[in-house]
Amino acid sequence: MLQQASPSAELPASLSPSSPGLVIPSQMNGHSSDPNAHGGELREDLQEFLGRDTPLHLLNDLTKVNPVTLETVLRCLQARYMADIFYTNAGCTLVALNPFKPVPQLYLPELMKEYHAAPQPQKLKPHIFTVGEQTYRNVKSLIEPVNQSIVVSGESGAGKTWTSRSLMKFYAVVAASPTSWESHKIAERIEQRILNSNPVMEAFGNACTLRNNNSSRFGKFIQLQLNRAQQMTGAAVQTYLLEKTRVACQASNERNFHIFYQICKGASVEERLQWHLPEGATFSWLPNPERTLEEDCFEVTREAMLHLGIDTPTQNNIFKILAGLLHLGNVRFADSADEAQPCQLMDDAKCSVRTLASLLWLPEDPLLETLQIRTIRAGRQQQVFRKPCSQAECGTRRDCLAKLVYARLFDWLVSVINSSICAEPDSWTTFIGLLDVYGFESFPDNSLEQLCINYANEKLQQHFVAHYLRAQQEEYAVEGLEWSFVNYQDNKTCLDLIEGSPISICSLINEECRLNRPSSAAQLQTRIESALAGSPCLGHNKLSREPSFIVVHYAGPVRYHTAGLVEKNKDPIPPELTRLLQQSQDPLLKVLFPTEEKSQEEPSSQSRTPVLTVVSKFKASLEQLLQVLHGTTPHYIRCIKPNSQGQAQTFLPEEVLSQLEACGLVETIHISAAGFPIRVSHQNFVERYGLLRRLLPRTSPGPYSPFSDEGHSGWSPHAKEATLQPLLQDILRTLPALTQAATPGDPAEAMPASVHCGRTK
Ligand code: AOV
Ligand code: MG
Repeated sequence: MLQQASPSAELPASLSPSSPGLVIPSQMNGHSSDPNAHGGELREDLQEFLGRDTPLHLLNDLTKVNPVTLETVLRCLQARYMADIFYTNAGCTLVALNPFKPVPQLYLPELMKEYHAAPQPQKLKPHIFTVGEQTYRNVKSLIEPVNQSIVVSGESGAGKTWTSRSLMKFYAVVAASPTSWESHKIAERIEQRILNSNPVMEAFGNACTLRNNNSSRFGKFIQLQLNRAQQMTGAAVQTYLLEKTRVACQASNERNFHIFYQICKGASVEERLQWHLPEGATFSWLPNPERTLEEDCFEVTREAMLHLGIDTPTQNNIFKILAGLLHLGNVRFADSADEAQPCQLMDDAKCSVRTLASLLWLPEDPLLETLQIRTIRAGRQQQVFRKPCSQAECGTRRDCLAKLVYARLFDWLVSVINSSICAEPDSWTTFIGLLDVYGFESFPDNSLEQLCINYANEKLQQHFVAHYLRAQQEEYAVEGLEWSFVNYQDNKTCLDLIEGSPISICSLINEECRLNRPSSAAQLQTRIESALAGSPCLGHNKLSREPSFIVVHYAGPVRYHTAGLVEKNKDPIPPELTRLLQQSQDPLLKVLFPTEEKSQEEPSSQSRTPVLTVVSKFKASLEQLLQVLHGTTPHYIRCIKPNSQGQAQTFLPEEVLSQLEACGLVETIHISAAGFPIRVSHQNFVERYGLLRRLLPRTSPGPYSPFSDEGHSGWSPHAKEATLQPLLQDILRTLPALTQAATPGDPAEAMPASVHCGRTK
């Protein structure tokens, strides 16, 4: 039976979830494993959205919904979701609804091969494999191969990581190396290794949050490297800002990174002894250990690490250090009555320090002293003074030590993974990039981490807006095509508020770091609110009890608390901590903290170079990412979360509606429906199809004839013999799609309506 969504007061009557559920004729049930699960007729009033003939859920492309409004699009997606059809084309993008239940038949290798082998994959049911295959074909479709990227977006828990993982599996099948036995074995190894990077990176970089049990706490861009024969020869991973604060601080009802639970639950008896993790031990940095998730599988992580070339002794070394961090979390200090005296350890923490010292192979006394005492250099001679830390400062230094070790370990893992999967520079020519960053999030308590995450999402939305909604329409205008402009929501104002110059939230937080003056959370709030009062994206902050400010993001308003923001942005690492870790005899810590390293955390006394803040570094890395994306042909997959509880068969219209609104889906559909889905530059079109001019009956080319070589110097009518054969093959392969594209097609199919050969690109 179909499940009803919860009632919503805000929705129009036609959308009210309390109205009778959509009933889907059984024979039309898309991918459903049980074709007889739903029976009956489509409701009368809904049919009006479409005309009489096409049942809503059979509309594979939202551009065919008529009229295109938020309501009709929502209804169509709802009908499809309830019929277990999770993918829908939306012009140039694909909408992916999270099924929140296993749908293994959707990801079978046989299905991947079917999409790969199809002459026109876009004629099959909408699927991420269609996007995957079109992207793959695009790499070689033009004269010069063009790098491609697939940007997977959506809010936290919408299914981005799942989608990009499935796409990697798809390429591991369709872009595998040839089947000769020897090379096949090698190919299998590289593809398997690339896939194995996922469980490892997720174990160390994902965690259970209020929004998603397997939430990515870092951004990831993976380049799948292809050789001239379009076989995957390797991959390279670039990560973005790991949320390292989670190691030492977890919000209530959230968890630490999965790997900590995996070692505690999955270690053998001997390992428990070695790592000092007795059964039933409690660790303050391991909240909610009783909750078991499917992500807690230690064996899967270990196995994947082995495939990546991380041998068992090295693995044990890693896990020993992680166990040490858990013991570090139990180190607590009592308040000291005398400021001149260091805070003493709480009684039960003495044992933790001893264990920690042995697990990290550090000298115990210097370890304790580093946590308790700060060294300050002052005066002309840079004399060293020792100052006992307060109880709170001791705690901060402890947390900092954990973050420092974990972040270095994570970066090291990424570099090991890269060296294991990256192809030799001369063995690949193009790449397909998959972008899976943390999704937009809003918690009861949001801080610098959420600001960075949501900032990244704003940047991606801007990339989408610039690429599809603005550039395309502007190009039509330049080309003199008849076009009525479709308005869209531009998020530039919000980005100006966050990162703009001369004054923005980032610049104000950075300024506080630079001035290094004592300022309270309330003062920061006042500064932000007064300096940026003119921005329409700065929300009204009336009901706040704690100092905070509100940013109205494209995906909704988020309240950020200002307490601790400046300190997090500075992310100071006391140089004594690095020096301490350089004393370790542990083989892995020696690699992570080499003694010869003049740590950047320890600027020389003369140096006045400001240490880069977290937001500055993040901004720079985002800009780099966008530059890479600009050099590719992007493809978009919009993941949508049908309900925030993660329940199967539950489609909450009001929650989906806000996601559709936020990502500008209706505008995208309008532009895609009215516009030209295929864009080929004039030069490429002439180079690729110019030959047809000789084959086709003579017609005089009009001023906009794509075959006109006027103004294009690269086109030679006397194509060399050697290039004719592949060109002909290319034409024969593509011609049916193009001819069909030029004629009005079956409305239920996602075929392009026309081809636009730009003369300006
Ligand atoms: P996210 O990457 O978008 O969130 P995930 O990809 O982790 O979200 O998806 C959340 C959960 O939804 C997964 O753990 C699965 O249980 C389920 N899920 C998603 N897609 C599918 C699918 N196609 N089939 C079955 N289950 C699915 V975040 O990382 O929080 O932004 O930072
Ligand atoms: Mg994710």
